[in-house]
Amino acid sequence: MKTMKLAVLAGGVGAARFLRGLSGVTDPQSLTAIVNTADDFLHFGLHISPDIDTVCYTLAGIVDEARGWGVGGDGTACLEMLSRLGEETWFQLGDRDLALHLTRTRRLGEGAPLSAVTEEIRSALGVPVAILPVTDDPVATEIETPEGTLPFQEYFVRRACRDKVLGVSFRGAEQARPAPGVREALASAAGIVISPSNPVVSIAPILAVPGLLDAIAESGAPVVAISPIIGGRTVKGPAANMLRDLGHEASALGVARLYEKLATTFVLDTVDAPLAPAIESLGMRVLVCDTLMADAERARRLATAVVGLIRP
Ligand code: FO1
Repeated sequence: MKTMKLAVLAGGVGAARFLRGLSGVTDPQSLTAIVNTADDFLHFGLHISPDIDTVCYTLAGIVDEARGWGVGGDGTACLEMLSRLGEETWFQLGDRDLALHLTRTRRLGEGAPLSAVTEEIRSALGVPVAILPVTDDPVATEIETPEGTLPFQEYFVRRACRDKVLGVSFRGAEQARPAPGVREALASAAGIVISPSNPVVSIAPILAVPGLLDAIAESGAPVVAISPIIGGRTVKGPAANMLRDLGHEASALGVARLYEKLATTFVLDTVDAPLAPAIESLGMRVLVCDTLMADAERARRLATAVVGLIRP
């Protein structure tokens, strides 16, 4: 086991699987996940933090492996009753998952910041990796579409990402401050990893929190970005379509261009090897390897390759 502090910028499913791989090949206590909170929303009065929960459930070993989010084997009794009551059930909240949202909402209502509540949940679920929301302040992704501006989960879940994306903004980001521990985790990291998450709606809102980009630059640590696009497609979610809609190339090269000023090394899949020279010419070191985390062993192999890039 290597004990080398790593800070990982994380969105949802791809980040969670990568972190699980990483915690299998390095000391989990040396890892800090800095997680996107701009997908958070209020639903039935409950504060839902999908990316934090996906990371937490995955590292706790209780995630629904097929969906990548929610609790495996969770019940649907509450949803069924909501449906009978004529309530909306487009956002699938399992019974056990609901317990977490009840707890988080109660603690936030008592005045606890999201970072403190996340720490309580992490500890209760026995997750050995530090999980930090990027900010305790409210930030909300809004998607501009031909139908108007949609809150993120309306676009993503309710409307199944079918709208053309004209623009993306992060309401509240300008006023947000990094949560306690975020700057420290970046300053003390031997390496910073940008997970294979959607660059537009998972990583961009993390970087939009004032102070984050400076903290990364000041850390002097190598910054390794992993492409979430393989062969022009996303493993999960709408990243490829979003990139295209917003005028970017839906490829590892398109993602590399977005991280050009930030990343020192870019990791792309073997199927995208022909793009390596173009990415190198952006001024980044390039690693070509298998990035598809189809199972735990392949996630561990990707994590080992990334750790190998950071170790001096
Ligand atoms: N994603 C879906 O596609 N449909 C759902 O009904 C859904 C419910 C859900 C409940 C709790 C949770 O933590 C996540 C959930 N997700 C669902 C995933 C989530 O909305 C997205 O994957 C992220 O916001 C994008 O990273």
